[in-house]
Amino acid sequence: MSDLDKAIAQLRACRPIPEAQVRELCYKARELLIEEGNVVGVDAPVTICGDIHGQFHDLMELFRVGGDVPDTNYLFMGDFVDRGFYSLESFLLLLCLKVRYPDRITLIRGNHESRQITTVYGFYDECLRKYGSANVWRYCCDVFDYLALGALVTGASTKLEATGAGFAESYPQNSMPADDPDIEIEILNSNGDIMNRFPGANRRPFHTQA
Ligand SMILES: [Mn+2]
Repeated sequence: MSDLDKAIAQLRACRPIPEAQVRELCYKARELLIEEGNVVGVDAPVTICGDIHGQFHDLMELFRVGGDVPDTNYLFMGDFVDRGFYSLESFLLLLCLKVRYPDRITLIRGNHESRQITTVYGFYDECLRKYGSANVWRYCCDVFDYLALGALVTGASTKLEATGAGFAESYPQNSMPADDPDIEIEILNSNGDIMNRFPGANRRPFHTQA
């Protein structure tokens, strides 16, 4: 079993990995992310997920329902950290999976992946509490700087299947919401016309269909 697989097993058990290993992981992740563009191309089928916000056990439930990496492809749309108690374990697990299965998982940057926001909303304090210094927070913030800002999913049908209630229902197909600064997903047809748009609030995981 490689060190990376051991780290994955340890993080899946919701136990943080040693600081030296975080440093090495963040270095490897950066090497990988530096090759990805600001907008990263993703092939369908892929399961699209929103804010994890340190809710480690919800992340585990998500993998249980949606299938594990690398059997299911995932696109996580940022906000991995802050608010929940397990930002560290959640983000590091996703980062390990990214390094281990780079083509199976895509991570993009949310507004919480920043030095300013994480100092206010919990991630900084969590790192300090779990490691006794801000080093790990600093390594993670260095990775945040290299995360892509958006993703373009290609090869999917225009039909999105929401796994949670209340999201698709609020914007049924064929009723496009008016201009909205909070729009985070746009569904385009092969001509590039906008077929449907989804707001950022109340995001639920989506399964695209190939
Ligand atoms: Mn959020």
